[in-house]
Amino acid sequence: MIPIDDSPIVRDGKSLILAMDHGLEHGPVDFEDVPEKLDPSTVFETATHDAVTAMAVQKGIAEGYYPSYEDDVNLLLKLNGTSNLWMGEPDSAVNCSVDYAAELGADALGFTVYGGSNHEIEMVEEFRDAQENGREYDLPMVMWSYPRGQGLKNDTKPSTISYATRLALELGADIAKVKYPGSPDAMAHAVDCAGDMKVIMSGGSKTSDYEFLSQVEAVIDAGAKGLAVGRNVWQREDPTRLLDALEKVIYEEETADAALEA
Ligand code: FBP
Repeated sequence: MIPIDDSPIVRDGKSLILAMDHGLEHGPVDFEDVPEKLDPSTVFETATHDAVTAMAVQKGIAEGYYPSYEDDVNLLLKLNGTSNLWMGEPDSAVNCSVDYAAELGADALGFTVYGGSNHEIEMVEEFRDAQENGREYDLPMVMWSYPRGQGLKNDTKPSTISYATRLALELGADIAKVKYPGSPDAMAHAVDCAGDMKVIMSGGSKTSDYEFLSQVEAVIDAGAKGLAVGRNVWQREDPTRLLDALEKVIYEEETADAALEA
């Protein structure tokens, strides 16, 4: 773990990472209700909001669109990814090198590890190469720590998520992005298992403003250091309104009620 509080992807010790790698991970289906968001520039525009500390994208999106936003948005380059077309045991192809991510202007790196998958051994070896190479550029490493695979029936149960944060700490991540383990207590335990490493929550599919903000409030109370969120922001008609509220809940530690009242 490197000290990352001075990194541009951290604001007051916390992060709000806007993720937009869904076109690869899920396919265009995530854009069906918001076809205008198929244009990545629209989501980069959203990422210029002060609450957003980085935007997470794959290499092709960074190459094509980041140059227009490099003054206003911090780039988190996701180094691996898998499409929903892949039907095998969970795995994620490394599609960008650390050297190339640095050349594209990355402020941080992202890497998925599916602990528990039959491909865990190779994924961890690939993570090692990326993590150690990233250190040469002082680039923080955010691990999408998503235990899943044929042996794991429930990938969000508390013991799985606390294993996910611990695994990320021990493998050298600087931030672990994990799914919500179902309760604030379980999140608090997952945070404890991570030692000094920051834990952030993964957004998930779109819910109501109040439901989502309440969950964010609960995980911040539980010691999480923010959020990496995609659909719950950019699938909304007015992402700015939600980001205004998230800014209050994450950085000012206001309640969801208070943030929505403003
Ligand atoms: P969401 O907030 O939309 O869930 O995005 C977070 C994220 O981790 C994305 O980076 C990624 O595309 C997606 O979720 C992967 O989720 P899953 O593997 O569970 O489908």
